[in-house]
Amino acid sequence: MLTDLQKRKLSRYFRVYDLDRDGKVGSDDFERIVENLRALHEIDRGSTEFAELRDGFMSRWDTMRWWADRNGDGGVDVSEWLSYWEELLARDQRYEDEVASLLSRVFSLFDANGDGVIGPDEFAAFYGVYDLEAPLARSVFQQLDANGDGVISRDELEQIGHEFYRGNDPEARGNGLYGPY
Ligand SMILES: [Ca+2]
Ligand SMILES: [Ca+2]
Ligand SMILES: [Ca+2]
Repeated sequence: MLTDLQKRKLSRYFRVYDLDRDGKVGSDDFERIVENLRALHEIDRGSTEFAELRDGFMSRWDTMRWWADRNGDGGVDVSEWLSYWEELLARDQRYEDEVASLLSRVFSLFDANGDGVIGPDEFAAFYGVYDLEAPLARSVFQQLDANGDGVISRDELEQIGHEFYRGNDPEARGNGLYGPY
């Protein structure tokens, strides 16, 4: 069972992913994330890079739909989303694979200058891809940067990710990864 805290965090995550605010996570939301990423990195729509980016996200959506869209209406509503995560959190290997691959993708997509850490501007770019505003990104970044050195390392992000997805400590900084919940 998901705890109340986990439900609140994962419901926030749902609202972040439902970019077009139609109450379901669906292919349109994934398309919008791809488009925002394309614009951020100024990728040509006709390029191989774009095709690979889009394929990666759309296959992720296909997998999510396969696991999560219980009523087969082509979208994942909040209750389907919570069931999906509940199931994922209960399976150690699948959880590790899923969250590890998410976090490593975040790193490779947003460590724009390739210095191996996420800075505040890179974090704001990450938020921008979900149509979240820069001021929120700045305040969340400060909260997440546990050792206060102004950057988030791969290890820090990994810890933040586990606190966000699986953790149940109301005091954990990582709870706020996607903003207020
Ligand atoms: Ca949607
Ligand atoms: Ca559904
Ligand atoms: Ca960087």
